[in-house]
Amino acid sequence: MTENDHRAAVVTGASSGIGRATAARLAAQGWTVYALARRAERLQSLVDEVPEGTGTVIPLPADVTDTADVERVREQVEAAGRVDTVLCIAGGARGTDRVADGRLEDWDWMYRVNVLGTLNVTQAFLPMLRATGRGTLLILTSTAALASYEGGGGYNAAKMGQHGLAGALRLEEAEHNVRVIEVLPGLVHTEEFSLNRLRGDQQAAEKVYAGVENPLTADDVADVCTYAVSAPHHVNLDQVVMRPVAQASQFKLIRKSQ
Ligand code: 8X3
Repeated sequence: MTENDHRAAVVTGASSGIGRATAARLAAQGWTVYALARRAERLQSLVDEVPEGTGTVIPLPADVTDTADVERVREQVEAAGRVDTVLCIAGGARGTDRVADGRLEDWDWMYRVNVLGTLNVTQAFLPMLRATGRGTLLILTSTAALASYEGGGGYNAAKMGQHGLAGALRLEEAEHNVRVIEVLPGLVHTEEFSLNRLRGDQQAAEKVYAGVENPLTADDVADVCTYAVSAPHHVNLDQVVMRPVAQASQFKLIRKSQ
């Protein structure tokens, strides 16, 4: 038994990528995980993967952008037992258009899922986190929150918005002993991130990672998130920027010739 064995967390975006890997990692370390995502069948496959004798994954299909849905889930979590930790991992990018050509519906979607989704989940669970006397809220943003790049305008705006929310929240919640952790990954090779961003174009999505030696994986980010929420409560990793070595900055990505 470790001191985290009894702990319980809500993880959003748990159907794929970093959210799924983090939910699985926490459960493997003995946590009770309330796994949120829209796709119920994918949540079920996550439940089926958790080895016996470890923690538990409880699937809660919900859309983080829908306030009523999030409230319904909060009631379910409260009825089942409390959580002291919430990880807002749901998010994503849509489109690589320049600002001049950006589609309003893409910008709207990115703002809703990254910023308003985080807001909904935060507002729903903060009273519970405060009530534990030692709550933890982790928000997954991106290095896109630190530097703009061409074709990234809508995603930069959304991630910078989410980054702004995390900063204000950390200041506001410290007196309630709720720590606010922001993890900002760079290039992470997941099944769906670039595919969604590039509107389902598999070839274009693969080119994003072509020749890059060891882009980060969802498991790499899950490891960091798991450590950050498991560290002794007075330790706040308030901003963790993580990139693959091959990506020394947003503007220096080493690709080996193929
Ligand atoms: C994704 C990282 O480099 O595509 O969050 O903006 S990047």
